[in-house]
Amino acid sequence: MNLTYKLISSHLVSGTLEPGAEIALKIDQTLTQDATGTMAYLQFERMGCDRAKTELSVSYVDHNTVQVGFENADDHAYLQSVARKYGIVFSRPGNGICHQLHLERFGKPGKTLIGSDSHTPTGGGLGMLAMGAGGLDVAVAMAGGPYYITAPRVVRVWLVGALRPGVSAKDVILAVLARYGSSGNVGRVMEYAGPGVASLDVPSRATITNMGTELGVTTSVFPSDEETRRFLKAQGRESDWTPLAADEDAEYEETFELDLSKVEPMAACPHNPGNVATIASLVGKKVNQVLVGSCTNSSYRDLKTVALLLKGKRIHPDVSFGVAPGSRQVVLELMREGLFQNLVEAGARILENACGFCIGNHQSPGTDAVSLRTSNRNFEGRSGTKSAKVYLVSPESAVAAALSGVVSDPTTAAPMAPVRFPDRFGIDDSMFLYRETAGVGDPAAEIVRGPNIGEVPDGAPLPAALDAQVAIKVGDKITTDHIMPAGARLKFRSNVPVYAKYVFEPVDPTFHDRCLANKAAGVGNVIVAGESYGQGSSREHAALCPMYLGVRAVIAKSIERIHAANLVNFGIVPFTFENPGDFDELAAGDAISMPDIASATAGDGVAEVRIARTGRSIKVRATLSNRQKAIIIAGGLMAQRKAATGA
Ligand code: MIC
Ligand code: SF4
Repeated sequence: MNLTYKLISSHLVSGTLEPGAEIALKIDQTLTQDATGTMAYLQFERMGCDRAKTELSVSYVDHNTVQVGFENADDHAYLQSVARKYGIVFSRPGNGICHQLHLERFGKPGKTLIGSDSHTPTGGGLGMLAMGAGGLDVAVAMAGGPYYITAPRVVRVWLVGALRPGVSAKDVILAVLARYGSSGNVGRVMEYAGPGVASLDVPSRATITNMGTELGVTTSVFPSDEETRRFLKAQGRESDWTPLAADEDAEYEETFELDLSKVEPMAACPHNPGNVATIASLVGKKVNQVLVGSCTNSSYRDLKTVALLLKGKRIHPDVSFGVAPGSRQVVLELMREGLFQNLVEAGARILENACGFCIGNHQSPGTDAVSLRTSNRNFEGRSGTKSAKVYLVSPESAVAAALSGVVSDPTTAAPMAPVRFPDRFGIDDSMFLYRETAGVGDPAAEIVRGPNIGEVPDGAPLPAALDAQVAIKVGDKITTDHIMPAGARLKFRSNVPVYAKYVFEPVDPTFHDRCLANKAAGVGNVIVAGESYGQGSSREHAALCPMYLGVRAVIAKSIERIHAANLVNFGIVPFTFENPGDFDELAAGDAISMPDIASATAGDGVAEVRIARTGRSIKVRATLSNRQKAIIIAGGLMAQRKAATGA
């Protein structure tokens, strides 16, 4: 068996382990972050459990930490009180980024983890089966329920050789993205193996599994070996180690061999992580902003590399250079070694240990600016500046550009031997609250609800027939950042009626009003899209808010995994065109009818769409398990639970 199937088998609750079949997995650990967490916990509260039923659940605050207005602080207080009551560990704002912290302090080889954040596969760097999920799926797992996925096809990435100085893990995942692209990988897992694995430390492996998300795969996983043990030992957690690897004769869908010694410094160019080029082809391009941080590249290994490369140097006067460390541990360790100073002396803007710039919360670049970032997404406008050109690079390439003011090759600029982490990190868990009551909770604790804490909207059962309007028609690779923008709008996450005003804001700001007018007139709303609809974030608001606006179906050429699951959870039918060419049959504003939408959804999934403008009919298909059919017919998972339990 390959490693992925070993991890799945040891957690299989139901289903047959055959690629393409729906399977249910027992979930050992969950994580949430604040932007998705508030809604996940509101849903969890509705489920009526007295405590979290997992081995470990952690609630992190790392996304909304800029706090302009009262909303974010209200959310933090709500999250803290929920954690206390229900036996969930609470990571205070300022402690760091969820994925970095979870890797350092809680991840365990062989365990399953789901998180309400698409970069949860970071834990794959430790040999976990770690997956991103919608908040409602995380709430279900906290309530003791299983997590459903499609049994994956497993690709083996066979690593040989070792990286050259100046080349690092970010370049490796960019090389994998160059080969596989950012779409067309739904239902796959990337499993890393081969003699080259031993040369990568755990934080480097985690960079690779983290950004593996941008491939659109279910997750990525590394074996757990002596290097994994060394990392856990340095974290004072050697007893959490267990060795894990694929069998010698394991089977895979295919093998991609990558010689690490041949990997070149790479960059993802605007505006997609799959748009990869070599740094060599970009050398000399003027750079306005350089930012180091995000859950991809903010570890001790990354920041120490940056600090050493900056020693005694000054940032180029035309470059704004910021550093957002991944955790307090990283900061404290660099301070202890006298290296944090290098950053400040060089002229870095020291940013909070949080997501910050990565989600467009701040540090938006200037008009038409070129921004080099060590993060994992460069979708148009995500930085907060639509005309900015964001390139995703390694920390080494970031420093080379910050010093010279232009894209520069880090292998010639200042190659450096790889940084090793210490035998023992300084450990200070004081910003994790309620560890002693984890899994038990404090039933008497009061939940704090400021005015920003809204309600979970109810869904309505799917009508037998649907009269609808094509409320919007979009093209390929529409991301959840297009559907439900983050950045300045993030603070409304716990208030659906307000947040829903911004659905499709970057594409068509009139969408909200049109949908509500249709809804009031008893007309449904349908979204028509091209390939890879719903790329990127796990944010369930990209389904929840459209549900609130009366969207009943998406018809796309293809839909990405987490988003498709979120659509089901909120009662929106995820259809694909039977014939992709029929995309051209539909136009924005078309009046359509779907006379058999409910019976088709409950049956073989093939539904008819009649188009009033042309008088033509097309066929669309929803590929759903029986479980998913029942959820959609009921109007979503919460509506289904309500019908069953009355709550
Ligand atoms: C992201 O990187 O897009 C986010 C913000 O972390 C999201 C979660 C969210 O939208 O809150 C993700 O990756 O799932
Ligand atoms: Fe935070 Fe950015 Fe990572 Fe998302 S990708 S979890 S916003 S650091």
